[in-house]
Amino acid sequence: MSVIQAEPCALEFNAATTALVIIDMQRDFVLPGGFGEMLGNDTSLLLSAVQPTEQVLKKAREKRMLIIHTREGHRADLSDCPPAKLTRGGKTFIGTDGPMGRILVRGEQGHDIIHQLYPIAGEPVIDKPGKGSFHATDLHQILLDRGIKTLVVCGVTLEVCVHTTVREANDRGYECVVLSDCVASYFPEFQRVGLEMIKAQGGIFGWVSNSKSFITAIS
Ligand code: C5J
Repeated sequence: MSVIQAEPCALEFNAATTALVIIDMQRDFVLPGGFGEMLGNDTSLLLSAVQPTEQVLKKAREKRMLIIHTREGHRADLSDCPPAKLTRGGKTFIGTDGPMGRILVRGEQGHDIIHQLYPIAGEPVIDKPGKGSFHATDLHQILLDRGIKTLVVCGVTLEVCVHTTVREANDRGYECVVLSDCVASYFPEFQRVGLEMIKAQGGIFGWVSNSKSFITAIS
């Protein structure tokens, strides 16, 4: 067993029953020219999470932990994109052409994961049409089959896909540890409050730690 220093309290975990979940580190969110920027966001704010997540990924690979990557996106015909999502805010960016191909469409350059965190053989990639990683995917089955109890969570954006996934996971009985320097938001205020919300009330959705504490715990 390992112990990770976290808030609101330290958490005991077993690397064999823990998965590293890296959420939506896709070009469409992290790089200029993608969905995130088209919505008016400054994508550079997300880059801070890349280097610490690389360190965590390296260590998790060394320790042969289960590593899961997720990607938000849709079928080319957009048949799995609800009209309410497609036209959200009166804008129709999803499926339109951008500098990295059609926005948030599977198989397009922008939909794929940034090279620094690219999955290797044996690491499941979950393609999800929604914000949560459990909705309309086989993630829960994959975790159950491997006897996973604890999730170490990285990715973007904190208040959208990371939060939705952590809430879904919490309701399915997983212990979730979010690494504060491995998640990012386009809004600094949401980053601060988003982390507070997870660990408030004795850890209402989970625990908050950081890359250094994870690496120390697992080393
Ligand atoms: C968003 C995500 N922000 N991956 N998606 O639309 O958080």
